[in-house]
Amino acid sequence: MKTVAIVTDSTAYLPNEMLSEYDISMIPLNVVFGNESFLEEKEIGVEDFFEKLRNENEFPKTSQPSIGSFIETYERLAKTHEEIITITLSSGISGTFQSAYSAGGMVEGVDVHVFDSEISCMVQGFYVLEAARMAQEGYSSDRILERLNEMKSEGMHAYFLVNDLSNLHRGGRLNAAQLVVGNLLQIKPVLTFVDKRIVPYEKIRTRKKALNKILSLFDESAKDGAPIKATVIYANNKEEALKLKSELEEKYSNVEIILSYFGPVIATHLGEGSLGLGWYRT
Ligand code: MYR
Repeated sequence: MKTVAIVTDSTAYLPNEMLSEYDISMIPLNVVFGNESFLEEKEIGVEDFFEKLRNENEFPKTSQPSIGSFIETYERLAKTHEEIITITLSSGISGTFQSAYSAGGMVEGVDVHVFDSEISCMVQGFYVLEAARMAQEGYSSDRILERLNEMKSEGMHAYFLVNDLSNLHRGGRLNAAQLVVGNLLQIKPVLTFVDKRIVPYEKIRTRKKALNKILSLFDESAKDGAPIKATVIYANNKEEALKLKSELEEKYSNVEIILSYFGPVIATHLGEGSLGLGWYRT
């Protein structure tokens, strides 16, 4: 039987304990303040990032991992595995998928399959955890990829809101030709992913109404009692996220929720105070 290794990028923000428990290799993206570049989750954690953000004049930028960092990991894994599945954040918002894919063609002795999660953060993490569990149980790469595609086609949902759309706009990650730039600060749209890109799902003026909209979308999926795995994701607003998590847990006995966070790279684009809810029916 061929053994399958699982690789992902840092934007799944899987805790170190999960990475070791499931034997997942993680390749960090970069956050760049002026001339200084940091590997997120390795050289800069989320708390230091927010502190730096407050003290620096220049706004940070982000970049995908180098092809070399994927090659290095693939070569290491090739010594013990015959196949690798790499799961990346959406190719519509980052070149990470392309780096992972190009590296796969440059390494000998191991077959590399790259899966585009078309999303990011802990929602991407759901794919990674499922793939890693199946790899540990000895499933083939074909069967694992089939399951990942099934999860995608059955519906991987993610809605999120930000306090200030200008971060997403500045980084060029908001696909919103219909939003007039001057209006950006006045609205709090519910954001989601369509065709790998971030789009405003609905234009709403207050954060409260935007959150209620997300909760009603969640209710549509959860109200029939089918088992659901969900994640509440925050950016330096843990209290708000914990409150949302416990409200959902109280209301729905069929929902298992993981609390997660927007780390340095994603928080660069979303800004402090962002909140996300992601889920899928298992
Ligand atoms: C890069 O520089 O390659 C990374 C670019 C990352 C863009 C992030 C845009 C925000 C993504 C929000 C995901 C929310 C998922 C619930």
